Amino acid sequence: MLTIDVLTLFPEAFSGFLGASILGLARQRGIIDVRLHNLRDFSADKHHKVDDRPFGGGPGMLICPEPVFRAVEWLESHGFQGRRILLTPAGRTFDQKFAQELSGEKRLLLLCGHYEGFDHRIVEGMKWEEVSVGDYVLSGGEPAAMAIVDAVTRLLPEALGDPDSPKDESFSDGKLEYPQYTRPREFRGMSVPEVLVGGNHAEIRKWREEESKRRTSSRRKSP
Ligand code: 6GU
Repeated sequence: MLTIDVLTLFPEAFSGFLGASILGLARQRGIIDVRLHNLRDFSADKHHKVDDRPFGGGPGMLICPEPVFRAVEWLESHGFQGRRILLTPAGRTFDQKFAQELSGEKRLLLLCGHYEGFDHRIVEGMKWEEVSVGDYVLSGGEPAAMAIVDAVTRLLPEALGDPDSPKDESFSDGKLEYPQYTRPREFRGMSVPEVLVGGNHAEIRKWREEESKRRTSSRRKSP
């Protein structure tokens, strides 16, 4: 069982996502437990304020240190021990290898920011791994947290119906997945490549490897 604590200003944003498909099933089966915590509940301010304007000026609002420190201290006093991940576009890029690493953990904490970012003392004053899900800017860390929860959960044994399926797909060997086809064999003038219906498994494997290589070199920077 992997337990993921999520600190967010918008816990309601996760509900549809957590109930659907593989994730919904993984939760029902007790493979993961996702615990949502509203950062606002940890504000010491009487108006439950969690953000304020940046010193020195500039646009937007920053998450204040107090509610984050209080939330983490509360979690720790209730037994949390594990990796702490702060979601920020300035972080290290999340990838399949990192997902694999996280799928071996027992507990994770994901901190979602909003507004223009975090007061830097959150990063200075407690240990975080700063993680991004790609080079573009989201208005909050929630979609990034969902991407991480999804990518990690589907790697857990028994989360997918077929235990082989996470092995033979994009990125599991650093290559993009080959094109796939299902029925019908002929659709609006487009047919399934002959090799895939010929039953020669060595040929099929070779075709797929070549298609993977072709896609990877045309769509990704070479390492
Ligand atoms: Cl983790 N947060 C935000 N706000 N934007 C992002 C991101 C994270 N990763 C990519 N863009």
